[in-house]
Amino acid sequence: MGDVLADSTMDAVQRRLMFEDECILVDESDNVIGHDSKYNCHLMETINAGKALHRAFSVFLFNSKYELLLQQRSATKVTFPLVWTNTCCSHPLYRESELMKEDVLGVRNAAQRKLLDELGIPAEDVPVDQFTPLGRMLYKAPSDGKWGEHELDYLLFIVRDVTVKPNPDEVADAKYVSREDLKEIFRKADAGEEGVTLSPWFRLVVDNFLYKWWDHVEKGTLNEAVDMETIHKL
Ligand code: DMA
Ligand code: MN
Repeated sequence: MGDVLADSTMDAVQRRLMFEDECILVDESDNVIGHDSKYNCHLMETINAGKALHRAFSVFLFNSKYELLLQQRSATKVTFPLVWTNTCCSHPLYRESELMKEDVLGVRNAAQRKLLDELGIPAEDVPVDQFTPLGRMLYKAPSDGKWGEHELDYLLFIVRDVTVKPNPDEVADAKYVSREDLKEIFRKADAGEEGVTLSPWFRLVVDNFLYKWWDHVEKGTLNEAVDMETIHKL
């Protein structure tokens, strides 16, 4: 009964995606083992039953000043509304173009699709061969009582000057930050300042990888940081 009520108040755009998007289920070694709706994959009930682990991606887009584009998720997102996070996150879908494993092509295609959908970045501004997949991490994070994440997340970097036109269904705000700006945002979030909440997966990337990879972005040596063999369990 409670669930029916919660679903009926769900934003219409987000509800459509919850049932239309078919996520790729994987094991902890990133082998495809099946598929399920975005809805089922993000229920804590499914996560707790060990049946929700799915493939995801997180894009980190830098401009030519080496500033990182952040987004604040819209208030209508079902999971993690209004939190600040990296440029764009979503799921490669269970379809041929996004299942391609070679050269991480499926995930690259999904990233290009969602950069347009969430941030209005034209595909020609983010050619698929310009993404650098740096690594993969496995994590679990509750959102609220009903919803959460359990993902095998591909971390993709791209350095490009792009046109940005946020889609209000997805994104409440977006801004470029320097490292100093980001450190200040984390300081405010840790101090519990109102309106400054960060996504759990962004925190994991910042705590474990981001600043050293940012050095590589600035030095043009990103390829040296690539490790697509390890799956980091965080
Ligand atoms: C899911 O992102 C992926 C990660 C890495 C958290 P999301 O909730 O923004 O997915 P979508 O944009 O498809 O709703
Ligand atoms: Mn997910």
